[in-house]
Amino acid sequence: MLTIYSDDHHLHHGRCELMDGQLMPCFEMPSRADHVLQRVKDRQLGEVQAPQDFGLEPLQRVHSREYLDFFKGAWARWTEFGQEGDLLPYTWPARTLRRVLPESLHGQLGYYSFDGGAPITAGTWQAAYSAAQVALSAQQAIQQGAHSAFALCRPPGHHAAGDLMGGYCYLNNAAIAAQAFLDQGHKKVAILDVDYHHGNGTQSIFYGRSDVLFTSIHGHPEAEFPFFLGYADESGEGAGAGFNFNYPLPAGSGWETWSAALEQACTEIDRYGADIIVVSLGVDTFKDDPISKFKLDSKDYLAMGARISRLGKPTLFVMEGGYAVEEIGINAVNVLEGFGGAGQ
Ligand code: OKP
Ligand code: ZN
Repeated sequence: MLTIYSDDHHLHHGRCELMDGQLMPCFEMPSRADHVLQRVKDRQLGEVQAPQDFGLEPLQRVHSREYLDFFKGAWARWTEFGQEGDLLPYTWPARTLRRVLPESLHGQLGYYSFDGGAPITAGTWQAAYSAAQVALSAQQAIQQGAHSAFALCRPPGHHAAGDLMGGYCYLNNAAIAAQAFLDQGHKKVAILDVDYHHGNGTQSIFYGRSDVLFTSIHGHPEAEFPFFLGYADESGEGAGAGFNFNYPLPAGSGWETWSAALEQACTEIDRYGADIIVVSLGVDTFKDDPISKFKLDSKDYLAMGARISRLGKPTLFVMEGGYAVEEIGINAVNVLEGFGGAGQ
């Protein structure tokens, strides 16, 4: 399987995130992607290529121009205040407040974010931009006939909505790739989000549409980030009614429970008749993940990949979460090997 990877992810190295009520060193760190790349090489999964640059246009198909301009310019505005440390949002337009776009940097950052987990650093825009190009380059490989490809994206993307950053995510790599497939002639894309956290950004981007089926297996939002989306009764709206499937699971869920949800998601994907599958590949479902509460073993990721492969469709894997840094490479690449990626 072809892997697309850019070193630019090193440009994004946040110091702290607001996590469970405290400022903590960022769990989403550069060594994550380094470990995955190393494992891809050790297992000889296939060629590793740098991304091409498709510019801003495919990003604008998913994100608003105002949001992209804000994100791109935020660091320069922050340094005009003489600041050198990371920029974190601290206030949001919650209930009873007005959804107005203020002039101030902090007001605008609150408007364009939903949590304090996504710091902006000097290189965050460039890293996120390159991650989106990584996803688009892997998408292009499939468009040109590959059966599968791996977009080794960092930072992750599935929490980012059309005009919101949060949950370590800025640009929604999986959604940008899914939209590119549609723009290049495909009619039905299914997204399977296996990250431990609900992909609220991806869901919201496609919630009113039938050309993208969104399925997600994740920690129950009653108890787990992002709390305010990801419930089982969210089934889509308008033209998108019936094209959104959430499988929230309790803390402690292991492979037996998790794989039963995967069966249901696969049944829906089969029924939908997708041309293409995009997998939001988070491996924070691992038993030793420091911020998550599922209990998957490394070998379970082989079975996960094998099941996804039985869908029989061209499949784009997009890297999302996974914070057990020592094992992230083994677990992520196990999915790709289980899929049959070695030698494809
Ligand atoms: C990003 B991805 C957990 C606090 C979580 C943000 C988590 C973002 C996860 N108690 N803070 O989905 O892996
Ligand atoms: Zn996650």
